[in-house]
Amino acid sequence: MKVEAVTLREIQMPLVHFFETSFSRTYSRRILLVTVHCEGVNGWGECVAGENPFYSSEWTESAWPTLKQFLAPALIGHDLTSARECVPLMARVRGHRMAKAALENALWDAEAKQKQLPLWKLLGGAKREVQCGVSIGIQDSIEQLLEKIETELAAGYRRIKVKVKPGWDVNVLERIRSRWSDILLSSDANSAYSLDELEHLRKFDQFNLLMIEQPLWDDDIYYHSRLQRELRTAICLDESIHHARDAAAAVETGACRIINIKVGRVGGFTEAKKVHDVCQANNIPVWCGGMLESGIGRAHNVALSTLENFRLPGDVSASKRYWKEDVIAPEVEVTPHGTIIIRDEPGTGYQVREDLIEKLTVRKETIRAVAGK
Ligand code: OSB
Ligand code: MG
Repeated sequence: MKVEAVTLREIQMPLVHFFETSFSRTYSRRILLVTVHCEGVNGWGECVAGENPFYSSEWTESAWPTLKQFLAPALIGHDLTSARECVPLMARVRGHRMAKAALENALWDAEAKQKQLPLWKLLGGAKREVQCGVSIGIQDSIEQLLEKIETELAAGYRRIKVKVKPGWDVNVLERIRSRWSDILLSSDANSAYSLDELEHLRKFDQFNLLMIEQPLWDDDIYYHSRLQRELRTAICLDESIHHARDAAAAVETGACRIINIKVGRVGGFTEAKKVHDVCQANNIPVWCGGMLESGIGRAHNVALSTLENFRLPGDVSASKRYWKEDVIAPEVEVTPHGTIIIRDEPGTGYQVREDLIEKLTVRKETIRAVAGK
């Protein structure tokens, strides 16, 4: 599998409904897609970096030049027997995990197609059906949020996660629980609190939540372990976990009881599998997080979710919750009982709609080997 060239493109896709977290509100996505060209096989990957550096330090505009000037040139011209061999080739670049993941995952897609294997099998997956939950952003009113929850429960989703922040938390959870006393419910703070708010955070314990995700600083593990000792509710780490070593440190210090794996946040499928394995060995359940992906990243999340220790419903939901029209065919669909059935075709099992992608593209650049290299 010789890497001959890499195409970067930015597509712009408006969301069906805005998505608001404790750090920002998004109406439209600027998504960087990566295509690897390997001897007649094209692999596709999605960079999950946001439009701003508010979730993590990476964003669309930091990923593009990093891929163009460092990551793609590190791979072009190499003949790989498997996608994971790209990891040491890109290791010189520190951080930029979402940029790396886009490229690595595109290679996994190419490898699966070349070997005529479904991606989920190549990744070592075991499940043929994965459980889905939804992540519901902060709304303009609590009534609007309750309406959304009602819609998603009717659609069959197995877990409702609501975004919280100071001023939109205990009051909101109270209203949800008084209407639905026994649904699987969790909350995600995206680092909106500090340890000084311990007494306030204790109030979350009354709602029988499956978890509170990332209550404290995005780069912290230690203080989460202090907080976890004080709460009955399980803490789930998202932003803080960048690789398997972070996961091991979180487990060792007791900083969380659950981990959210986002393949972009940890730098690609190879590291995502390692995080999964560390958690499995320590009896920490994981679930697959989402980053408002287009169908390309979404299909990768579906494949990753087939690994055995993805024991809780993920933020992997139907394409139509995000997009009027997704860039894959078929779109990701969810059964009335809140699951996605795994497809068995080679690669992701979802066809990339290149014609539609072309229409959505606002910039595009192909990087090839420089003469003499
Ligand atoms: O923290 O999980 C998060 C979206 C953007 C940035 C961070 C997060 C999210 C979500 C959305 O919760 C999950 C989804 O794709 O539905
Ligand atoms: Mg989160």
